[in-house]
Amino acid sequence: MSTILVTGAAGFIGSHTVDALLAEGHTVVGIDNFRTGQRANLAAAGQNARFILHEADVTDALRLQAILQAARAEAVIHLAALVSVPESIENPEENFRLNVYGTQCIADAARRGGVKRIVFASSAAVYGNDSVEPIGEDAPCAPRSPYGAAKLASEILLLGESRSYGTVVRCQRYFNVYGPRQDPRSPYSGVISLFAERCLARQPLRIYGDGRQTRDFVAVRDVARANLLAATRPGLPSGVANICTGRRTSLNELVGIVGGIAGATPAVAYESSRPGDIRDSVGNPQKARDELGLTAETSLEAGLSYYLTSLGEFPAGSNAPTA
Ligand code: UD2
Repeated sequence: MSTILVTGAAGFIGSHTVDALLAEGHTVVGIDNFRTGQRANLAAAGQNARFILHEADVTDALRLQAILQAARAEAVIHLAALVSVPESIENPEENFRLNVYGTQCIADAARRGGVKRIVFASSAAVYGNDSVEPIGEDAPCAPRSPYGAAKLASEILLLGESRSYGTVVRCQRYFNVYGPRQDPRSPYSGVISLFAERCLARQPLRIYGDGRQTRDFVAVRDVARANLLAATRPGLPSGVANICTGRRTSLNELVGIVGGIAGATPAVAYESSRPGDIRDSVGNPQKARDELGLTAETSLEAGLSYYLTSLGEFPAGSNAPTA
């Protein structure tokens, strides 16, 4: 069993990743600055003697180095980030500080701490708008937002580190991740968490644009598994891989699926599309299948049903497909 350090441990994807690592018997050292992470997400992990949590910012280079030196971790899973495309447009400096400088700090501290492998939370936002679908990893990268540009810059920094020092670097290009613990309280939240919350409150769902934009929605439990495999699978080469399902869903279709599970027909308000928004984003999952042995097997219906019933207010069952 390994010791693995997870940044952004209290976040949506981070906390599921921590839970998956602990369940497999690993020791986990978590870091979070609680800018958006929630202590409640780590309620279960906090009961586990193999989990240690540090409140720290990834841009605090000296503190990070001290934590990495003490941890003697085999791998780092770097998830701490500003996670929103629109927020990166409103606050590009903070996007740069957290999503580029933070990555450099992690690379430096990991090298000094003798870490052999870094798993990085990259994004489908690196591709931009012009790729042929399903998007493969060799598609041109042309990000349309500071967020996508920062994720691509971080990939380049880390893969350069790999070439210089031999660290294995796995850049995981997540598509649209959803599931329990995704925080719906910010206007920057993921569309599924916002739809779920508004549907619960019997408020109209907002669609930016015509609703025909498509996304590849991947369940957070499959993403946590992808992180675990990337950090622990023996013999992995450095590189990038999509973390996605290969299935395409338009927002208009999503409204119907959410409504079906909730037993409601939500009203929809159409508004103008958001700057930086990508039109279609569906990935090819083959490389992660080949290299990680990963199949993102949770169907959208099953994953949404699980998520919505976890929110506790939908009548579990009536219209809900079973997982
Ligand atoms: C997601 C990720 C981002 C990045 C990117 C990769 C989130 C929050 N963001 O950005 O981190 O990985 O994927 O491509 O997961 N929308 C509505 N109504 C709403 C909210 C959103 O119509 O109430 C639209 C939005 O304009 C977009 C789509 O839904 O067309 C998805 O939006 P999102 O914010 O969930 O995620 P995205 O694809 O911008």
